[in-house]
Formats: sequence, structure tokens, C-alpha cells
Amino acid sequence: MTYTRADFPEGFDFGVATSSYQIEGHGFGGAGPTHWDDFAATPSNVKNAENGRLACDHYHRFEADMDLVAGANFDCYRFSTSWARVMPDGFTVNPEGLDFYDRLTDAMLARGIKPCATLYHWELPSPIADRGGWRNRDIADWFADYTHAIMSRIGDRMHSVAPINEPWCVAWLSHFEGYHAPGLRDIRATARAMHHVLLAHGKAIQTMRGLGLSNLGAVFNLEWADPADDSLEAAEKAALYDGIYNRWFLGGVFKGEYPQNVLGGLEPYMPDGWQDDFGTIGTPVDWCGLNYYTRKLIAPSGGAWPGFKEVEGPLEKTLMGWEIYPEGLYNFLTRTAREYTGTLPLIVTENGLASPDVIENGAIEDPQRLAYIDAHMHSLQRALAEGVPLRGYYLWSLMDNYEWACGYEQRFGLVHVDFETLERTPKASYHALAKRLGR
Ligand code: GCO
Repeated sequence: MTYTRADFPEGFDFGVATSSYQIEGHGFGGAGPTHWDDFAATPSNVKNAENGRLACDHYHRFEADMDLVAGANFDCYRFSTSWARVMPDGFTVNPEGLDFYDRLTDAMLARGIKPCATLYHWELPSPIADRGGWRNRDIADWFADYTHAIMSRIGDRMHSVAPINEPWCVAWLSHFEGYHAPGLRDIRATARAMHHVLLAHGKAIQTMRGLGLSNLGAVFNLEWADPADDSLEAAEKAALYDGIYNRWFLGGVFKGEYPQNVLGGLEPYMPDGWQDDFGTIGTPVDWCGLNYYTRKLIAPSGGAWPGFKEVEGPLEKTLMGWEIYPEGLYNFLTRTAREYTGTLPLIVTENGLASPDVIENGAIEDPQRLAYIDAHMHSLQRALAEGVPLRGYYLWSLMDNYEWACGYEQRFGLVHVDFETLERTPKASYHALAKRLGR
């Protein structure tokens, strides 16, 4: 690896991220059913029909897992709290759920790790899904109630909080592409989810301001879109992909508007009065988080709106089949600051890759991950040199975990998990980072 902590500004935070359903073991501690359990139990949705019932059993092993975070010299641990653990029926508090996050918080503080919470990383309580989930405008108030419940308990000790992880996944991937729970492919459901997810974000920020919390942010996943060829049609479709994936959410929160090219398709399906909600959606935040993995090449596909398709690109790929394109991270850091956030601090809240890591003689070599991290750190350096107010870089993920529709096959961890024994084994990348991030 090229870079060490000393190459970054004083106070720059390095972190590592996970999410509740992907690691905790949802079967423990009185958590309620979620739409991911329902989705996984439905044939063909998830590789091997796997779910998060046991996952990494982090629920029982969190102390040792926090030792791993501290052992690699990370400053921050970005974790998420599960709505269905805190409120198994979506509405009624489960004291065991609050107790768990309380213990986890104290385990971080005891090791000098800054707790960075996300309140929704996709495990919607099934009873909320029964009421229409993200299609129902009331979800914004229900989510605010949940925010109040969990943050009244642990908010006083959080370094930072963001309401919703990756609104594009919550809305588009799950309601238009049907690739994530609830597995819908419905444009009206999509338009509603695209709006309500931001409304819920805004109400949660307001709720936390009411509790006196600070250092609140928003976390977006951004994917760079390039046209597959030189045609005007491909350029237009790439811009539409960019609008749906990136600009809709950034525009909603930071400009109080949605991009015209996306409204061209979604407007007829939007909920009544959506234009009046930007006051709530745009409630000021203290930082903006960017999750970045890859880019896509986009071409026209014909057929119904949006009428685009992804075309395989020429660059080196990860096990997910995603092209490695560090340039995209640089592009987003500079573009986001220039067009949306100005001097607001930016944090890369996720970046990483899946590789086919196997244990050989007790060790795991993951050179592709090391090269990936290095190349993306180079993009951070370029952005910093141009004055982008970048304040942190968090890797996805601490350990191998439940990769949603891909089940347990895609290994994103710095730490290997044997899903039979649940034994944790740090990979070569973990050891390299521990050295580089030491003070
Ligand atoms: C995310 C995802 C993670 C995924 C990761 C790799 O926040 O993007 O939340 O849950 O595991 O992105 O696909």
C-alpha cells in the first residue's frame, strides 16, 4: 500500500462499516420479522434462499468484533440499528433490542472507537411492509417514532448519525428492479418510495435535532454512469441513469428539487403534494456521506421508460462483476462539493470489494482488495489536493457477511468469516491497514 495515515490531514477519520441484518443474527434478541426474511423465503430471490437469521452471530460476538475494529486502528465504526430489533412489530419497543445497542455502544467507547450510527439499512419490519412499506406516506412518521425510540437511548453517545443507508437501493433497486426486498417491479410504487424515503430522512433529522443531537448526515450510494458509445442517445441515457441513481437524492436533499429528466418518467406516479415536502426533505445536515463502488456503461435499450441497459465494460472486475473505476470516486467527490454541498464535510462512508478469499495455511491473501483500496485512496488524495472538504474514509466491510440477494457467497470483509464455525480470520488487507493506520 502506498498511503498511510500521515498522508491525510490531521483529524481525518478512517472507519469500517457493517449493517445490522448483514451481521447480527436476526434470530436473536426478540427481533421481529422483516421484509428481507419474507423476500429470502420466496423462491429465486436470494442465492440458496439464505437469510440473516444467524449471519455472523455478531449479536453474541460483538465484543470480539469491536476488538477487531480497534486492532486495525480504525477511528470510527459505522454500524446500523435494526428497526425490527428495536420495534419487532414496527411500533412497540423491545427492551432487549435497545439493550443490545446500548452494550454495543459502550463496547465501542471502551475501545476509543467513535460510534457512527445508521438507522435504516433495509430490514423493514414486516408489519410495516403489510401497511404498504415505503409506498405509504405514513412511513415517514413511523420512522421518526423509531428514530426517537433508539436515539433517546443511545443518541447521547453517538459520534454521528445518518437516518437511511442508500435511498436509491431502498427505492429503485427494491421497487423498480425488484432485486431487493420487497421485490416489486412497479413504477407507481417506485415513485412513491423515491419520495417517501427522503421524507422519512428529513423527519428523522428533525426528530434528532429535537433530541439535541448533532453531527447528523445523509448517506447516498453513487454510481458513475458513462455512455456506452459516442451517440447522442447513449449520452442521454447515461444522464438519465445518473439522474435516477445520483441526482434525484442529492438534488432532493441539497437543492429542494428533483431532476427534470427523471420527473419526465416518474411524475405521473408521484404522490399528491410531493412538491410541498422539500422543506422537510432539505432539513439541514452536518455532513454528506458517499458510498462508492463502481461505474456502469449505459446504452439505450428501447422499450418502456427509462429505456436503458447496462453494457459490460472493459475494466478489471471484482467478484461481483463490478468494474474497478477509482476515477469515479474522484469525480463524485469533486462534483458533489461543486454542485450540491459546497463547504459541507464529505465522508466516504463505504468503499470496498468482494473477492473469492480462501484460507491457505491459516492466512488469507487478498491482493485485489489491497490494490483497490490503494487506488481509491489515490482518488481521495486528488480530491483533497483540490480542496474538497473530505473528512473521512470508511471501508465496507469489517467482515464477510450476508450480501443480500447474493447470500453469503460474496466476501466483502477485511476479516474472513467461516460461515460453518463463524470463526473470524483477518485477511492480509486487514493486517496491512492496521500497520498503515497506526499512529
Ligand atoms: C451498501 C450496502 C451493503 C452492501 C455493499 C456491497 O450499503 O451498499 O449497504 O449492504 O453489502 O454495498 O454490495
